[in-house]
Amino acid sequence: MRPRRALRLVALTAAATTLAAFVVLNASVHSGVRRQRKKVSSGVGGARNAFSGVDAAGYLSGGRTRDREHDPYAQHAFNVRVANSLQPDRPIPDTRHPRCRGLDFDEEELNTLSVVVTFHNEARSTLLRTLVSILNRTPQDLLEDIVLVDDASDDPSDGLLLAGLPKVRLVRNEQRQGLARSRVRGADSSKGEAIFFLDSHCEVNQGWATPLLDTLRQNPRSLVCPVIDVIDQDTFDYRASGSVLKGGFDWGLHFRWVPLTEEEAATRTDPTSVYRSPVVAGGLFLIAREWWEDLGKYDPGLEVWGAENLEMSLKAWQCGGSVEVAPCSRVGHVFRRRHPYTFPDGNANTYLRNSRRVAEVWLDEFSHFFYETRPSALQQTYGDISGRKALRERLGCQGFSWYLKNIYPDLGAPSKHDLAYGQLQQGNLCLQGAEPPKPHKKAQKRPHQGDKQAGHSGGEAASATVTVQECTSGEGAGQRWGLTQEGSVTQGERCLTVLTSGKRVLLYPCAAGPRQRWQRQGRRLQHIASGLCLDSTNAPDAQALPCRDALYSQQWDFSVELQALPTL
Ligand code: UD2
Ligand code: MN
Repeated sequence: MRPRRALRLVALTAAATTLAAFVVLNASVHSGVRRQRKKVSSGVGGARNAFSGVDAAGYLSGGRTRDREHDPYAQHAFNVRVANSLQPDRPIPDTRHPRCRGLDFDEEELNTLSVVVTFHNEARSTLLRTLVSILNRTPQDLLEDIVLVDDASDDPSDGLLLAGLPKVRLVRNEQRQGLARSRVRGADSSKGEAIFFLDSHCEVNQGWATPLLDTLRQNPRSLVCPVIDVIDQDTFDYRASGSVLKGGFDWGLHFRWVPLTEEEAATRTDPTSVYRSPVVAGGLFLIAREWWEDLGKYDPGLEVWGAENLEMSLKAWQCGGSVEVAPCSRVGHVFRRRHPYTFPDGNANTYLRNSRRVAEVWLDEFSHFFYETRPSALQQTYGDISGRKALRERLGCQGFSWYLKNIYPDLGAPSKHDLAYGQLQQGNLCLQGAEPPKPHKKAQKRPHQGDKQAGHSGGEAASATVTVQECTSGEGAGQRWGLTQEGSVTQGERCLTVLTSGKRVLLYPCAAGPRQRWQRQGRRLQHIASGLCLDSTNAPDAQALPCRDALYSQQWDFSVELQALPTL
């Protein structure tokens, strides 16, 4: 399968000789003696200790010394002082499930691997540790190359000095390209049959590569993710990530970790078995070169950071592939609270632009929900997407409704029960539900005697006031409403309620009683039991008042009408 192996070793040995300045190599690994083993135990992970000790001092001392003089978080948004104090080849706990260590993989059957690491102004210590962990914990026969893409970092020698490491090839963007185009460039100059993308502040763990490659062998159209462990941004402790989670997102297209559905969890009895995920977290996944190319790589219109993970994942699922997590593969990543680098066009604009491109190409009519959640996206320019649309056409991909129904039903598209959804608007005024009182607080005094008649039980009944306020950008839940087929106006678990004792409109936990039933009369919302209409005359109070034709204060519009959408 891989006749190039002998040649690779020659190249490797040559490259290694250029390193002497700052890396002491363990000669036994790089002496050109080919490993004889055919079977790779995942517990050994190939050539461990490629570096018996790394004299990183020269490289590290050349970095930006400001790091050590001022706030250790200023440059990288993690504690670089601690990062710099740790060895490039430090040991980390083996966080796999114990049963993973017993698995055997037939190396001859697996693809060769390229690792693509892009970076922009990464700390030298974390960058070096990322590369050393790959070199030390990847079977050398499988590792074809590591392509390091320097995305226009201020100091070119951050990358240059690493170009002498075994198997490492450096590519530098003189102009900042952002992570998506940088990864494309890195993948283009790599040679392996499969490509693994990796952030520049990671540590791969024991036996990380073979479970990924083996999953790919079984399903060549899969995007295969490791479990991402946590490297603490303050202490750099390496911790196992806890529960079994998959990658998801909300209607704002923000990534989030989500638990498996009950059904998924119930069918998963073996902790070593691969499970499906709606999306990749982003930075860390394996893909077959052929499938990467078929899928059109990343959208070249994506800038700096954000949404490329959704683009890749929706495309993979909708166009005949999948996204899976191989839990026996573990890779640590430094999660941080803010971006440490600049965005030439501003962080918010860039992220919104990228997200809008994804919504426009992949979400079909469901893009309404995205715009509803992030209304400012409507003002955001997003460039030409005709190439991406043509790609989707060419690949004959499924619609987003198929994806929702089959891959990510737990996203909870509101169309299942709702007739309308979003902000309930009257010009630039919106109906606003207050937060319910916190459950641990003493139950608040109820406003009216007749409250119990609203039909709900429990002293914690989370009643809340409803007012009319200026419409916000829509990110908060307080202005998000749904109109159900049964005539409830819902906000999460609570419903718009009118009590017999007053004209005030309130939010109570939904209980399907008559005081929570509404019907539409043109643009009016009529409360069925009282015959009154939702009215803003006494704003900010929201009230139910006698219905009158053409009264502006009784005209309401939901921002998304759902009847036109396909039902799931
Ligand atoms: C997560 C992903 C990241 C990416 C991002 C969404 C994980 C662990 N991380 O954010 O890979 O999918 O979501 O876009 O899943 N970089 C460049 N050029 C730039 C900006 C960044 O090369 O202009 C590099 C950066 O140095 C890093 C990588 O891209 O190696 C990802 O950036 P990040 O670490 O800031 O992203 P992160 O982990 O917050
Ligand atoms: Mn990162």
